[in-house]
Amino acid sequence: MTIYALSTGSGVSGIAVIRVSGKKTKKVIELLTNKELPQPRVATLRKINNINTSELIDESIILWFPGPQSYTGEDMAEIHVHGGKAVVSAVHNEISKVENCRLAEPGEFTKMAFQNGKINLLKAESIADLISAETEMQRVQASKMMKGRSAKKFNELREKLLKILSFVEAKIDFPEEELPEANIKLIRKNSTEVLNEIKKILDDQKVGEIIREGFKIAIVGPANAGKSTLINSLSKREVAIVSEIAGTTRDVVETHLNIDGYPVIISDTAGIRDAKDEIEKKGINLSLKKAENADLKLVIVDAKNVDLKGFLKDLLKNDAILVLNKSDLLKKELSPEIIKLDHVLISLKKNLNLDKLILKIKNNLKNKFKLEEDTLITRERHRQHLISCVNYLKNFLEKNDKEDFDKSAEDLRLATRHLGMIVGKVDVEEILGSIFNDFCIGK
Ligand SMILES: Nc1nc2c(ncn2[C@@H]2O[C@H](COP(=O)(O)OP(=O)(O)O)[C@@H](O)[C@H]2O)c(=O)[nH]1
Ligand SMILES: [Mg+2]
Repeated sequence: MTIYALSTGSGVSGIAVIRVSGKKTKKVIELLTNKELPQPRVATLRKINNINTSELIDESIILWFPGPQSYTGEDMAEIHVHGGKAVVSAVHNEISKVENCRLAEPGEFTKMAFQNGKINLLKAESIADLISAETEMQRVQASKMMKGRSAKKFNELREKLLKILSFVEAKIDFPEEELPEANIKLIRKNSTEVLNEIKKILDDQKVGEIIREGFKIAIVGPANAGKSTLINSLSKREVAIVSEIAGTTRDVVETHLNIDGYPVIISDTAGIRDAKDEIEKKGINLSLKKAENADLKLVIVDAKNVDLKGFLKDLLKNDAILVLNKSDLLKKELSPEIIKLDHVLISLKKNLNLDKLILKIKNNLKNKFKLEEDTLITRERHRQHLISCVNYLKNFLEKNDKEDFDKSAEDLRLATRHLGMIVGKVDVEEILGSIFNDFCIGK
């Protein structure tokens, strides 16, 4: 099948780029332009015509990339037309007339690139991340990933396991032959080293995922403390309804912010109180869940009525900033127990000390992101495979104490496989290759 799609954003623009990939690409260009193919990789001006009537549709620049030197590895072309909706749909319509051509599915060009061995799975993911990056941090992370540091590391670890797997497989295949002492040592050494390295990689406070998905801040506290006012003030727009009627916010309201390049998802939640109303109760449960999953909680209370018992005490235990609001209404000093606690005293109404609060949030973000240099994991998918790998390696090492390879080999195979799945490599041939390289079977 040959696929085609608009590769630039939808909507009106100066120029729109339509990509075509597959066997029929050549035919598509010839039919649309009624001319010979342009030189490979040379931008060439060509008129695009209606295939049947030869009526002019638009003037375009065409780039022709014969496979395999193309993004997808197949024959490919880029057609640069003027970015009007009618132009794009007319060109799409003409391409659809060519047999075996259809509109591409989401991500299909990149999927092709992966299937044709042009890129690995991590690179495919990083391309998607780069496209959807909204902040500088996200862009930097995606481009680091694109350079292949993680892929290199995971491949290195996997090769270490493949090496010892080949010894183990050989022992199973030729049980009468003794494994050299050096090989037995290497089996233990490599598996232990890989296990420890992965454990270290996993101990990253999930920074990579947080950067990709956004740092989650939950605003929580009793009804009427000013939670909705705070989200509006931080996002500088009206995202939540502010009212003196307690219990106004029921659903969780979320908004994305860019704080110094850090992607932040901030959510306003229902005020926590002993509610009678069913819907409000549901909202309160959602609040508590949000708080639990947040990377940082802003626990906001009315300064003249601070009661930090019960749920508030729990919320403040970790990853939390205590915000005392409505300082404009405060008649007397804060009590000594409150002053002792780390807090920010603000008035959202009078816009007092909001900068202090923002600074505290920023410091918290910076502490959390300190480790960013070393992170190799950017998705839950990677984490899950690494965890599986660790578990299988642990099993392998335990069973292997008795050098009972028949029982432990499968654990080692699965550990290797999970590492391979991160990068998108699962190939039996490779294990065989490794065996033949290291063993002189025909002796
Ligand atoms: N005096 C005073 N009132 C405030 C302040 N911040 C919010 N309010 C008011 O407190 C009420 C409750 O605010 P809201 O943001 O809806 O509270 P929520 O229930 O926690 O979301 C509203 O009438 C706000 O205008 C403040 O700093 N000072
Ligand atoms: Mg509210």
